[in-house]
Amino acid sequence: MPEGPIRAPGSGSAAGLLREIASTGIDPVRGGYSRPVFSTAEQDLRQWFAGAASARGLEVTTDRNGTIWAWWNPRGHPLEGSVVTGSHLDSVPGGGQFDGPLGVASALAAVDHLVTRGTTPRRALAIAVFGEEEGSRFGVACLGSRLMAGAIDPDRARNLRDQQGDTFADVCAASGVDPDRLGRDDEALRRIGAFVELHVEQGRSLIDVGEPVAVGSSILGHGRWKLTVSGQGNHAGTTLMADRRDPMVAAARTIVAIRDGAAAQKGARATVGRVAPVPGGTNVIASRVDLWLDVRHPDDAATAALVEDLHARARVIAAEEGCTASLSEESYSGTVHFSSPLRQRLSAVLPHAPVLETGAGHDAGVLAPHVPTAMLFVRNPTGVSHSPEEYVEDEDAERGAVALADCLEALLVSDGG
Ligand code: HGY
Ligand code: MN
Ligand code: MN
Repeated sequence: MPEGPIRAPGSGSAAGLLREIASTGIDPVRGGYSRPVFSTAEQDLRQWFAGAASARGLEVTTDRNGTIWAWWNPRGHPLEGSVVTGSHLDSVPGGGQFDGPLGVASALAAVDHLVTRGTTPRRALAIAVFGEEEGSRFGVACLGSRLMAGAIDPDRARNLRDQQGDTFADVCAASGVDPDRLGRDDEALRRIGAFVELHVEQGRSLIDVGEPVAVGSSILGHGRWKLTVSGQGNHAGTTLMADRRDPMVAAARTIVAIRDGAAAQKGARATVGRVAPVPGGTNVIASRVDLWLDVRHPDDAATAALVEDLHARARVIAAEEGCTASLSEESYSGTVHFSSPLRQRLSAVLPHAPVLETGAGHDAGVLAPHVPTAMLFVRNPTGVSHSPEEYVEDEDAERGAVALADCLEALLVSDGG
């Protein structure tokens, strides 16, 4: 896409819209933003979105899985087979400003462009905002889109607990979502004729090729496992070193072994980003350590084999430390290749946009097996994400919104599906 003159970002621009929420959910301890699903911060963002959509004349509803839908349907078309865009508003702890909200703000800005252009849509357009994409509160990534797609058992979802012990069912009920109605929503799926999600790039590819926007090709398979290492809790002062069965030591050795195991497997990524000792006292030898493992690889069978290898390493290390180790899967999403016809249509609209794979999961990946799905990525000059350093220049945010508007317009006015 030629990097020609771009409309100065005004208040209605994607960058301007993001500035409206720049103070919502700031995390004073971690830095960045902490906006867990259905927290006060995320609820404030939901209200912001509903207000911005309503101000544009979009009809806003929230479905039985807590997904918000904002409809632009000036010609009153039937909703089945509509064009849908959108993303998420929840964040990881201490996350960046753009992961999720850029896609939502760009969708609003794209509607502004379509209206300014006088586009006459042959089908309806919706902006969807999915909840718990990060899985940061209840542990399962893309929980909202998984529920809609029937990719998680509703009873399992209802019983998921956050770190305060609150169940997803109780939090839904407190947030106006009836937990008894959670589950696959075929009517919502039928309304999606094509889903296009715009997202900040969470790597460096667009910097390296010098383009502001890319079309997505695939999402790396990725999963999350909980590893529990159990030992003997005891007193830090009265327990001699030779008498200890310290799960923290076993966990520390295991984390290094996980790094080594993944580094030895071409294309693999494995991360332990969260460790929780129990009871967690400074003068207490832990009785148990919970740690969470994120493993990713293009080949699902390779991921499974690597996880099995890492589990075996953990068991050996635990035994050497007089402890035990057990692993349980929390969520898994296999590698996804986006719809070729839809991807080719977007590439025809954006001939200068490179086609990129991503190592990050997205709601688009959950929907891909059910409806034609595609993604656009916008340049992130730091190449860093899930961190306060994540960034998008105002001009690139505008280029992304224009690219999204161009793609949506092509899908809205064509006589094809
Ligand atoms: O974890 C991921 O890949 C995404 O950011 N949820
Ligand atoms: Mn993310
Ligand atoms: Mn995201």
